[in-house]
Amino acid sequence: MFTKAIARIPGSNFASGLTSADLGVPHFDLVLAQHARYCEALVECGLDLTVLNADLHFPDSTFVEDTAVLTAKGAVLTRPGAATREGEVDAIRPVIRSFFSQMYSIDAPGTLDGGDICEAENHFFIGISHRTNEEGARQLAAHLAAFHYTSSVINIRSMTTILHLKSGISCIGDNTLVVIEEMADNPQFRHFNLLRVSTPESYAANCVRVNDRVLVAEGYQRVLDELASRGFNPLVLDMSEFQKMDGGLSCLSVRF
Ligand code: CIR
Repeated sequence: MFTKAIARIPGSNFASGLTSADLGVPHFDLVLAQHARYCEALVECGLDLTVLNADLHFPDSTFVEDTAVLTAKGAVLTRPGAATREGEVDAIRPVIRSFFSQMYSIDAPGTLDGGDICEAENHFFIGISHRTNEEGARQLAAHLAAFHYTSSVINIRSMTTILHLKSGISCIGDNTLVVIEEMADNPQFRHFNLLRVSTPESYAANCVRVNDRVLVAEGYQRVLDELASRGFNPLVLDMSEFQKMDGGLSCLSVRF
């Protein structure tokens, strides 16, 4: 059960953030509307939501998930792998500190984006990506071990279609992983029930279990049907403008 979440309002310079997508320029009015609906959904799921003001120093700062890994036992502040995002951590530190007495951080030369960290039933998969390096993964594994969690590494650097590990895999509880075909045969997932996402629907693999709901992106009917048929309770959200900036559902908040 989560009780709280943190999100940050997108800034007017949102469209100048990093992206590799070729989906056009986000419409700022729609960005704000989709973000407001996302925040509303978290509240509907029962979370006490802290909404931070837009931070124009960092156009990608609405993707708060990349700045911290939050667990039931403590927090780890990250050190994002993109130079333009590194300062986002200083901006969020006092907010995380206000909720967590146990707080570690990732230090240079380690880099780590929260989007590369997937918690699955008390185990953490740590993605090695173009944002998260081996040293960042090593430091996080040590911090998680101090919290008595296990972890293991998954290297996604050769997977050109995903930015972060969680762009391709989500744990939605009940021992179930939603996972893109390209990753589904990883032996580390053999003890989980897999909901395999076909390539045309791969964006929908980034979904988020929040208490009794599963947030899922709008427009991916097969994933939606599959979730419902397995007894999950999906809550659909339009993410079109965030997708244009390589963002998924999970990255717009940290939940704890
Ligand atoms: C970036 O490239 O860093 C942002 N435009 C998108 C970050 C998305 N974060 C995530 O999936 N956790």
